[in-house]
Amino acid sequence: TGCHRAPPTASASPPVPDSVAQYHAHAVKPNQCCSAVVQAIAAPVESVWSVVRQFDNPQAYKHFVKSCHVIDGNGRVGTVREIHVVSGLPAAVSRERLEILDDERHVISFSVVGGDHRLANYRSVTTLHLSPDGTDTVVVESYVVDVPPGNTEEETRVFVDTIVGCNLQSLAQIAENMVK
Ligand code: A9S
Repeated sequence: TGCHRAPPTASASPPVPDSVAQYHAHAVKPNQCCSAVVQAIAAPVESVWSVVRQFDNPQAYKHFVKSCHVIDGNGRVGTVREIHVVSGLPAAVSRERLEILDDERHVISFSVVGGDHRLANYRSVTTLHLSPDGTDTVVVESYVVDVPPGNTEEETRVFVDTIVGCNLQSLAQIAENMVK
């Protein structure tokens, strides 16, 4: 098994290099769904990375995060954070474990380990690479998650793609403003 679904913008985006694609080849169990969102950002990889790598500060670009506290760990793999979500979303708290933090390859990954929301077994991987023409940072964020009881795979994908897409647009705005 594995997620071989093309990202929504695949036809318009340049191909993702194999060195990057390997991080997004999730094992997908029955009753899980997966997808990927791609965002080009007109800023250097290191600027984008400086925002994305802060596992203890997701509110730097994720607008739905009200606050974040590290509840276990020292910032390395295995560190667990607890995020509190702004009102209006179908959740208040999510506990998330850092799975990958690779400052050389620009890869970060976390998994959901608790909370009061419906995205059980959520795991995402975010990678950065330089666009082929060298002008942009390309962010690829893929995820796998259980389809919640009472929802379809498609509904789950639309919901999560929307959140991830909003996060990556916000990330683009912030990183592009750092350059100016
Ligand atoms: O935080 C992320 O990077 C991505 C997602 C999809 C987070 C989703 C979320 O935090 C809510 C926004 C609260 C929505 C979780 C874990 C569950 C939700 O229902």
